[in-house]
Amino acid sequence: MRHKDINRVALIGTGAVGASYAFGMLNAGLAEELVMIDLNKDKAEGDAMDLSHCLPFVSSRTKIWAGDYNDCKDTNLVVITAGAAQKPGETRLDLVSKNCMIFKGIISAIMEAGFDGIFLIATNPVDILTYVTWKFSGLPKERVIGSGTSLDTARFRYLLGDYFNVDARNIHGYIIGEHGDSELPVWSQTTVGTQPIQRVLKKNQQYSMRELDEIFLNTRDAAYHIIKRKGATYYGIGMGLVRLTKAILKNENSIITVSAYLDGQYGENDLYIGVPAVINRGGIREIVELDLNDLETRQFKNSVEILRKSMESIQL
Ligand code: 6V0
Repeated sequence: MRHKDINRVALIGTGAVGASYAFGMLNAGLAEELVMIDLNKDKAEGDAMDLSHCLPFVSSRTKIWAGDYNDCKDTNLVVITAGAAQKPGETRLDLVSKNCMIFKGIISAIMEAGFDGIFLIATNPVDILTYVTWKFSGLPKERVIGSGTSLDTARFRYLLGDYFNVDARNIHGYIIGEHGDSELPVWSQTTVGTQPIQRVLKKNQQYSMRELDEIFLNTRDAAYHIIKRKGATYYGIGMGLVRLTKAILKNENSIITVSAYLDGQYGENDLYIGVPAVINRGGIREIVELDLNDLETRQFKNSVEILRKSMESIQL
């Protein structure tokens, strides 16, 4: 019989993103058990074998195996990275109907197994598929989380850290909205250490808003730049999912920009979209409502509208 304190994570989809996540999980030693599930059982089995051979090199033990949906019954967290990926020239929203159909099957199989934990979704378009997961699963909204703009925020912080020559962990700023072309930077709340970015610009002539705008464009379009060069992006999101897993399993109450269900926050309802939220063992504890300026409010509303429009085409 399983001990109730044993953390089991099930990973659905052991493609490039899933395998990167699994590798990061072994290194982080966050879960005692990691189940790998994929339509392509050979791939899941091969990955489980290969990853198990890392164990003598890492500091804590993770039991890892290729399983099936029955293993989701006693699972604390199900991470979904299964589905079709963006092809060169394709937007994330282009993937809607393909991945909705895939999700219908996956979520019902997981729920039939008796799953009662937290879902963490990364498959694109992530905001829409997180909503779909919430609808299909019937779980409370707090326990269905999308990776949202967590990766975009990490890219933003990395690029700003590089620009100001400061550790990215000391850059505080968020990318919010759709994980996609309509996302936006919240410049009005971005700080280097505790210094508002506008003040940093005023004090240092070598920095300019024009260059910061460029940094945002490189953040927003990073996936296109990477896909053009190597066909897919996976290490960044893999590590982002490990970070989210840690916030959940370690009950950290960390603020991360995830795709969260809006229930009146930011004046919106019945929609999953990227916003900062406090994440802990219960999932999303609360959404952080930022004081957006007029431009940011308009940009956020535009992102909401784009997501709503794209959701009109899906059958729930
Ligand atoms: P991939 O390498 O093609 O892997 C997808 C995996 O899903 C494959 O192993 C498939 O066999 C498996 N799969 C397909 N259908 C099913 C099913 N019905 N049941 C179980 N497994 C299935 O794609 P990759 O790993 O590169 O990308 C996966 C998803 O992550 C895509 O939707 C990407 O767009 C998305 N990403 C999300 C990011 C984010 O920030 N949220 C970032 C990068 C990629």
